[in-house]
Amino acid sequence: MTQVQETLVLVKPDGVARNLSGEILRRIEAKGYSLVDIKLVQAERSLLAEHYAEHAGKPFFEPLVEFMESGQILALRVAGDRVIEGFRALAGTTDPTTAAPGTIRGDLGRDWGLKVQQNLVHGSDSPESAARELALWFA
Ligand code: DAT
Ligand code: MG
Repeated sequence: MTQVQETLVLVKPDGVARNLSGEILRRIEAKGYSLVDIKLVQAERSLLAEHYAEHAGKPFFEPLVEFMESGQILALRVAGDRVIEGFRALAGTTDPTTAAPGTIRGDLGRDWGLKVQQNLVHGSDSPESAARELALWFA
């Protein structure tokens, strides 16, 4: 049974500023996933608040939105069979200090002692999230 999916990947402002966009794209392409659309965005606060609505009210919400507003983001529409879970596996777990070596966050990220973790990438976490987030970023 086919499970071709699309997911939203964001190279966050730390990834773009550290010139790691190419390295991150390389890993997505090397895994075998396809780029469907790609754009550099300076995101509005309203888009970011909507994107991260599930985290509204948490202590890291405001620092998270400020971080995501702090520079350009590379937004990607990525396709492939089971790409939603596959990209989450490539990205690694949320905390870059303990994310497994071999993952984007584990290899390229670290803790910078800030109120929000800067962990290089976002990936949709379910088919419902992917549909919602792709509509927001690639309207
Ligand atoms: P993920 O990006 O792995 O899906 P998430 O959706 O739970 O993680 O959180 C969104 C982002 O917020 C995450 O990439 C980094 C930051 N974050 C999450 N939990 C945090 C925490 N406890 N302290 C600091 N930053 C956090
Ligand atoms: Mg998330």
